[in-house]
Amino acid sequence: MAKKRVIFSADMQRANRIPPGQAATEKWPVLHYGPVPDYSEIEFDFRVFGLVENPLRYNWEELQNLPRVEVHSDIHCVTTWSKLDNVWEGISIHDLLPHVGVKSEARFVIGHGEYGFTANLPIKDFMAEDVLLATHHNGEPLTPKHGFPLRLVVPQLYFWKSVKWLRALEFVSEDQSGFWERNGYHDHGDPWLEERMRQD
Ligand SMILES: Nc1nc2c(c(=O)[nH]1)N[C@H]1C(S)=C(S)[C@@H](COP(=O)(O)O)O[C@H]1N2
Ligand SMILES: [Mo]
Repeated sequence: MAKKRVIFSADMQRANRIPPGQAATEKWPVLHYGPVPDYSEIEFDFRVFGLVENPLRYNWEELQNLPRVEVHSDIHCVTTWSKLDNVWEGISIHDLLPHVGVKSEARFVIGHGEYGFTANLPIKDFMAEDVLLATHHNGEPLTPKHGFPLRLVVPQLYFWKSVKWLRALEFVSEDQSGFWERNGYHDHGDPWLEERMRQD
């Protein structure tokens, strides 16, 4: 098997790893809206669509054929807990996107979770080196409540952008607020700028 590429999130180089208004926890709280999907009953696939040259649909086996990466990063939840030194494993978006061919008009990415959950990201944040489609956390497969079988992880933004039970990525030209963004959270969500709540 090919060697796993190891990536350290840029935020791990900071002298102070805890953003303003946050406190470190060892625990890993569970936070989401709605039920935890049961993938013994739901057929999993993963799609990429919108402003791309080659829309694609992968089943689980096809997704496993992509190269694997390991990403070391910190979690910052807007509810003020931070969990440092996580090791995620999965597929780098930079190994996925060459198969997709993102069109130049694409300026935002919408992550689609099970049951219609969405989170929006500017393409610049989505293209960060440490963004991945995670299947494992600290050496174990994701548990159902933390997003099994696949979750988006965007280490440099608040954790609500890290869509659990990820089913699709959509590339769009205009920004569209996601689920939590429509419910009062900031459109962008940079923890170092405390972009917690909506600007307006
Ligand atoms: N599909 C889905 N993903 C989601 C959410 C959700 O409601 N549905 N909530 C987000 C929020 S607000 C947070 S803080 C994190 C929590 O992830 P955790 O339960 O693994 O800690 O998941 C994010 N991803
Ligand atoms: Mo959250």
